[in-house]
Amino acid sequence: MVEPDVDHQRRFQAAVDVIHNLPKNGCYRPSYEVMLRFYSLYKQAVCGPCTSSRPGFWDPVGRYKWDAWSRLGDMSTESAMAAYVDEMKKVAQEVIDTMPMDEKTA
Ligand code: ST9
Repeated sequence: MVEPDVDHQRRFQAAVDVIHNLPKNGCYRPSYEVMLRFYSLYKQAVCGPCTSSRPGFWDPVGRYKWDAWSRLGDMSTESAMAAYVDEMKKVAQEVIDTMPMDEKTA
């Protein structure tokens, strides 16, 4: 039987691979909120809690990323991995639900 933590890791890696292999532009356009959610969970899972200092005024994107990551506090690696996978399932389902019928049945 597969250990639960190994299972988490496998699912997480599979989700990461999917995201890495998505085209930059496609029928689906993730919102900034969605991207930050994936980003923050990815960082938490891979690097652990955010301990770097907050980027300055001239790096607003860096600040948004830092804020999203640090908001996760001391969430465990395992929880972050599981939340990343759940988020991907949720978004994938939303994409399926909003897909035009002719594409869905093609
Ligand atoms: C389309 C096809 O329309 C149909 C859609 C099907 C939908 C399926 C549903 C799946 C969910 C989709 C959700 C997308 C959300 C996107 C999230 C993006 C964050 N996860 O190595 P670098 C960090 S598809 C999170 O330079 P790469 C990394 O730590 C149309 N974060 O960049 C670094 O942080 P820092 C839409 C990750 O390797 C920063 O990102 N297509 C991940 O060149 C940059 O890393 C898309 O949305 C990760 N897996 O690019 C494309 N890996 O700055 C989504 C690394 O702190 N993919 N990071 O060091 C991408 O944008 C890129 O592959 C990438 C990595 C940004 C994730």
